Amino acid sequence: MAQTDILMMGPMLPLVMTGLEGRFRVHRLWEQEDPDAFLRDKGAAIRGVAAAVSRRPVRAEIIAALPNLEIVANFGVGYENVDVLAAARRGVVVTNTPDVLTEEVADLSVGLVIATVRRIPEADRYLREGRWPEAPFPLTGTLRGKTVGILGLGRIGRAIATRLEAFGLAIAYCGRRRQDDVPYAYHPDAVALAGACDILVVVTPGGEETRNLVDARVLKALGPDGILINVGRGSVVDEPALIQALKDGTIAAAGLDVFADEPRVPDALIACPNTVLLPHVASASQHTRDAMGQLVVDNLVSWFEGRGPVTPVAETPVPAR
Ligand code: NAP
Ligand code: 8YV
Repeated sequence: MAQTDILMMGPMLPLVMTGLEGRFRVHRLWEQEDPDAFLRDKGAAIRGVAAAVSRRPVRAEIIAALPNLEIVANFGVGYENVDVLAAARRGVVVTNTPDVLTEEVADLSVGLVIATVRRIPEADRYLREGRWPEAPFPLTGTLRGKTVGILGLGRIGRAIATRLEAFGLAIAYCGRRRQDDVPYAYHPDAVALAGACDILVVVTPGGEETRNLVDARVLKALGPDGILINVGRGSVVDEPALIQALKDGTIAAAGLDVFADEPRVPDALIACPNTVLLPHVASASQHTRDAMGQLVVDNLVSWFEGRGPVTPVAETPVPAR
């Protein structure tokens, strides 16, 4: 394996760098003086790619520039940064990092729900600014008696639902299909789900299929007491429509971990007092990021040792080697 050439799209955790550099010949694309020239000159040697959601995407052109590519191992359960259809057409397997981050992301999502409804960051600022002696912090909204709508009841959506059920909340969900093994109310579209819940939690994948799934109509259906939480992808929510809805009272508040053009966050969103904004940190504990990184290493090692990928995505069938 030491003679196997791997392309890394951007800097990764030390655990991934050392895990891969100890076993493969790793080429750091972001350190190349001319990355396109590197792909032209050395592309034929590359058999594996280590990618990440927040790094340079693995578009069809990159896959085309790597004629002997066998596997793309992505750091992240979401993989809209990899052109999986181009990979599938070429018989290239794509892997992601499911399960190892599910509980961490669900914990943070519940934290974001409570922080938004009970205005925790604002209350913290209120105390630090010395305003408590002047007057008590205003009374807030509540979780009591509320229904949570999960848009995307997958691994993470289910883990969020389990936690919020334990808080005594009613759960409803929307997806492309009804799931028979859950007791939650099913709504076939996002507008219907928003109309039936108080707190809408978005946890679908990104990509073209879900782009702007939460639009002005969904926000209107959520209503003036409604709360939007987004831990899925920024692209799923129509951000200008959200800003308008937060400003004019169409919805009450939003808690967001993801944005349309990360790491840029619109000033208008930052200026909204009724938002809690996090810099895409739902999986960002050392423990969980290391587990994700280890899975990237494990996928590449397993593949090149002839044992197949550990966590291939559904769109890329595993080719025989
Ligand atoms: P998953 O198990 O594949 O769940 C995704 C769910 O979304 C599925 O249940 C699917 O249900 C639903 N879905 C897909 N397309 C839909 C559509 N058009 N309309 C409604 N529902 C749709 O994935 P996961 O592990 O839970 O991760 C979900 C996503 O969370 C990731 O793809 C990523 O974008 C995001 N994420 C964010 C962070 C963060 O740091 N903020 C961390 C991890 C993951 P159906 O098949 O029934 O439609
Ligand atoms: C990470 C994520 O922030 O797994 C995902 O899909 O969005 C997060 O866990 C991301 O992968 C970091 O690159």
